[in-house]
Amino acid sequence: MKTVSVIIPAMNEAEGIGCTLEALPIEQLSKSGYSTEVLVVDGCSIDNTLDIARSKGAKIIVERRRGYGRAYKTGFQSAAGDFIVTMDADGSYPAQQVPQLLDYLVKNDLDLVTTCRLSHMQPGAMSVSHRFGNEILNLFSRIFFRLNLRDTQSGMWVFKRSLLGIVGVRSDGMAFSQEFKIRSFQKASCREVAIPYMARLGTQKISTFHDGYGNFKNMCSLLQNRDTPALIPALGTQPDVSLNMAVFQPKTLQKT
Ligand SMILES: Nc1nc2c(ncn2[C@@H]2O[C@H](COP(=O)(O)OP(=O)(O)OP(=O)(O)O)[C@@H](O)[C@H]2O)c(=O)[nH]1
Ligand SMILES: [Mg+2]
Repeated sequence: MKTVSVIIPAMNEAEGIGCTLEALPIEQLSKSGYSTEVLVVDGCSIDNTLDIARSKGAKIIVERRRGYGRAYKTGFQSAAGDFIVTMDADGSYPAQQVPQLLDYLVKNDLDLVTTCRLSHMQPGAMSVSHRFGNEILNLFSRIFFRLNLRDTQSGMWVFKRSLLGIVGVRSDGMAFSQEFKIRSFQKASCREVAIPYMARLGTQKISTFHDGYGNFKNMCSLLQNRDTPALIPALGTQPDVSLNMAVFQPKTLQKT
């Protein structure tokens, strides 16, 4: 049996962590031959995120150092899975879709499947300023790194654990997500797949301006350090929208 590690960074996500964990189709994964471990990497939440996560069977890792990327680095170190799945703790990503994404990764012999939130986004899931900032970062990624992704900032990825041996990410902050994709698409076999994306529960942790600027600085430092070759041709593709969306009727996406 192969193992899947689902890693979820969480900081004060009491409103969303429960439904995020409940939506994970652990039994379906088990029937498909995967045992699943769920790791919640907690950034010292002061609400009852931890109690809820524990009550739903997740393993808790406390990471006192701040940062979205820092939380993932710590989570990756503890993950035992052959495959790793990431998502937010806020109910915004379709946890129900993990088996299909995993299947897509395996059948296409990919190292990484990253997701695109923009094709099937529910109304109110992303603010106008956030959307605008994302498009600017997508454009910069395309110009500087020829990374032809529709959504460079999505936080749901499914990948083979072996990718971690090839790709080392510097950022500890929100820029972790784009840096991980830039480096992965340059070194491994990767594809972007469209998913539904829902309005988050609880309070947003990202700051559009502050983190947007952080992402821009991260791209500049990647260019300066020259360990990510810029302007190499034909990286990435347009998101694959071929996954059977009928499986994900809106009712299965609604939060409890
Ligand atoms: N452990 C830990 N988790 C964090 C930290 N910062 C953010 N997170 C979590 O990382 C995930 C992503 O943060 P979000 O605020 O949802 O960012 P976003 O998805 O870009 O913004 P929304 O569209 O509003 O959801 C959430 O589950 C947060 O709780 C941190 O410093 N430490
Ligand atoms: Mg989120």
